[in-house]
Parts: sequence; structure tokens; C-alpha cells
Amino acid sequence: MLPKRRRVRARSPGGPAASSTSSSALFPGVAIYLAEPRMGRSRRAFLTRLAMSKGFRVLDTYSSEVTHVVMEGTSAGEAACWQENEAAPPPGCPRPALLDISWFTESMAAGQPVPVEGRHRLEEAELRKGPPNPAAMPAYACQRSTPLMHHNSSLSEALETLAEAAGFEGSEGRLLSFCRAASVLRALPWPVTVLSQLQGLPNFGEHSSRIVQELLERGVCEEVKRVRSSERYRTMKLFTQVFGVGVKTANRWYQEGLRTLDELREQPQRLTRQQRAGLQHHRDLCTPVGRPDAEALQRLVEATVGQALPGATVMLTGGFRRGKLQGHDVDFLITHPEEGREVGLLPSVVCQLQSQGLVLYHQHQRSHLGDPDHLARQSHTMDAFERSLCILRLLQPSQPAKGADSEPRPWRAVRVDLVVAPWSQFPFALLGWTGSKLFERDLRRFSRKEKGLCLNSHGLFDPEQKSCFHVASEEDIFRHLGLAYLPPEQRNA
Ligand code: DCP
Ligand code: MG
Repeated sequence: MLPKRRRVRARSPGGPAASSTSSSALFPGVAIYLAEPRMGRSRRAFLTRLAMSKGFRVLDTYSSEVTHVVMEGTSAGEAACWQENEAAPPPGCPRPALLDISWFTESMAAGQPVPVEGRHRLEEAELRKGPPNPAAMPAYACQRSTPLMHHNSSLSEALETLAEAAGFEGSEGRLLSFCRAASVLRALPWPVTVLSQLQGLPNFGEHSSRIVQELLERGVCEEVKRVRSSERYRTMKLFTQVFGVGVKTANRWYQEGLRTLDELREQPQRLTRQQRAGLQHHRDLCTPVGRPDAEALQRLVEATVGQALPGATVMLTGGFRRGKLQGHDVDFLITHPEEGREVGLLPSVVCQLQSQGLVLYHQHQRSHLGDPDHLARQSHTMDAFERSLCILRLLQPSQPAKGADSEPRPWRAVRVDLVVAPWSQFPFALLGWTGSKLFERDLRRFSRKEKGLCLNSHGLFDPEQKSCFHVASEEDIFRHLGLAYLPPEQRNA
């Protein structure tokens, strides 16, 4: 049994209490910093709790006090790069050792810090392991870890451009091929430097390989350059970035000869209410939302939901839950432990926000959960939850004016999705709304093709047994599918 004070600390890893003070640490000469990039926040929180429960001092921020930096799944090069970007130690202080997770696990097992040996140091650990076998890369994105930061950004971005361009032409097959190849590159724990490294990797067709080859050999790819500078791609990108405009509408406008947003603004009668709002706030909505803004909105939504329905929970989902620092919108999932209490919650939440003048646009979609044909539609990607698609006014009190002639604007417009799920479906909704889109797609495909089960944001169904699985957490869903659990930070497929 731990002393009470330490138990209380151990419950709050990511917060300030994570920086345990030396009074509670048994090993004052050791201050661990768990570097997050590839570890993921929930794993980091778990390891922090574990170390603190054993009397280790774990610092929440990197500082000159840190003696041991522990990383997981990180290459020596990546680790060195990370350390370069951190503040340099004061003169005379050595940089702390960059250690593989093996030092940490051995120390936890020993109940005290084990001496650092060469094999614990990242460079040496890497040399011993060698590059992983490409044939070991599983074919489905849900079977492999895909961190946010990876080693092949310029290659994956080129393939993602081609995927996007294929989507603009309605070529779903080509879109998926390029997306899947890009996603494999994101999951590789080493940089691709020669084409032969692609051998044995899944989802790499002839076209994607050719693009990578050209990039490796020449540093640029003509096809990608051509696409990015083409009028068609640029216009389709411009139009589809407008809230409420999909590929079909953008294509119709393009075929009619429209090319600019001003041309769209000249024909307001052709626009839906959503598109008009999208155009009106276009500049703001094209500016990425940062994590501090997402967190400010979370506090606002939590306070408002808490007032409308005490005891309700609000979860930040989408890209921000996967650890992204920026997003095009902010996605929230709301539920209440007493199933049924959440019904009809959104109108009062939106009304409350409206009374504060914070709603610039909103569109309510009622729940279709009770619809008789709901079961038949269950394979559709769009779920049946009640939701509000909003543009909210996010107050930014100390924003300076951007240009000489522009007024200081103490707010910006942000796209916010509020989705309400019943408690029993919440783990499925959370899994479905955390993404990434390709991860979700592969998870459903894996369930169907490999397990004969139908997965969506409402549940996991066995069509033969005509039964559903009851789950209490995302971990339960992975377990039912026979998959190793992947924390949200590793779902950036
Ligand atoms: N989602 C999905 N299929 C869709 C739409 C959404 O599976 N057709 C899921 C996966 C997404 C999540 O919902 O990750 C949120 O959708 P977003 O479009 O907001 O995507 P992200 O939050 O991942 O990206 P961004 O950072 O651009 O907002
Ligand atoms: Mg999002």
C-alpha cells in the first residue's frame, strides 16, 4: 500500500502534480523525463504513474534538472533532433542521457534505477536491433502503430497530394491506393533512402513506387509538381476547403467555369446556408486551429454542457485526440452515464452559447437512432447521432491587429462539431470519431473481411449470430477484434 500522498499524486500524471518533488522521491539523483513523440500521451501517463508509485521522480517538463530522458520507438537520429530543439543546458551541465525504454523497464522491475549501460543508450540499442523487416509490416492500418511524427514526410505528402487529386476526379480506387501507400510510409520507423527498402511492404503499387523512386533519385516528382500547379487541382482545393462544399459541388462549379471565391460570392442564391456561412468566415476557417484554442473551446463546451446536463462528459476527439497540434475543426463527443438523459441536449447547449453571442452558424441534426431503417443503414460511414455543426466565435482578448489598416479583432471563427452519443455506444463513437479517416476505414474493413463482423460508430455486430458486443471501453473493442490496443496517438494512419 502506498502512502496516501503518493497515491493521490499518482492519479494525476499529465498535470502539474506529475513533477514529483524530491521529498516524495526515493532516488534524489535521478529525475526522469519521458519524451512523448512516439510514446503517446496515455502510455506516458501510465509509465509516469508506474515510476512515481515506485518512488522515482518524473518531471513533467524538460529542464536542466532532468538526468535521464526515456524514449520509446524512437531512433537515435530522431532523439538527437528532439534534444537539439529543446533548450540547451546551462553552461557546465552535461546533456542528459537519451535512453531506450529498456532502461526504464529494467529499473521498474528492480525497484530502483539500474546503472546506465551502453545497450540502454539509444544509439547502441538501435545498432543492435537493425532496421525492422519490411515483410513484418501488417497490411491494415489498424494492425500497426502510426505516430504523428514520422520519418518520411516529403514522400508521404507527395502521395497524399496525388490521393487528393484522384479524389477530385472521383477516382476512389486511386485515392485509396495512394492513401494506403502514404500511410505505410508514415508507419515506417526509419526513413526510406533507397527504393529497394520498399520491397515487401504492403500496399505499394507500381505507381506509388515510381513516385517514391523519382523523389529519391531527383528530389522532385514531375507528376506531383504538375498536379500542384494545375488550375484544376488548385481550384478544386480552393472550393472544397469551403465549409459545406464537397467534391461534386466543386466539380460542377469548375465545369461551369467558376474559379474564384469572389465569383461564388456573386451568386449567393446558388449557395446553401452552410456554404454562405463558410464563405463569410472563410479566412478564419482556413486558418488552422491550434491546440490552445481547442482546449479553450473544450472548457467552454464543458461548462455549457455541465450547466445544461450536470454529470455529462465532454471528450475532445478527432485529430486533437490523436495528438495533433492543429486541426481544421474541433470535434467533441458528449454523453451521460444515465442513458437517455443525453437526448435533446444539444438545442439547450446551443441556445446557451447563442445567448452569449458565440454562435456564428449552427445546424442541428436530430438523432436517427430510433429510425426503423437505422439498422439497415449501419454500414454507412455517417452515423446516426444527434449533432450540431457549428461555427463558433472564439474570444481571443489580446489579439493584436494583423495589418496597418485592419481593426484589432478580439475573436476568430472556428468550426466545431458537437456530437451526442448514448452511454452504451460511447466507446464505439469515441473510436469512430478519433480517426484518422484511413485508420477508421481499415478498422471497419479488417472487421468485415478478417472477422466477419460489422463495426461502426454505434456498435460491433455479428451478422451470423445477429448479436452485438457489449463493451465498456475502446480497449474492449480492440480485444473483441483480436487486435493489439493502439492508443489514439498511434492511430495517425
Ligand atoms: N470521420 C470518419 N469518416 C468521415 C468523417 C469523420 O471516420 N467521413 C471520423 C474520423 C475523423 C474524425 O471523424 O478523424 C473527425 O473528422 P475530421 O474531419 O474533423 O478529421 P480530423 O479531426 O482527423 O482532422 P482535422 O484535424 O483536419 O480536423
Ligand atoms: Mg477534426
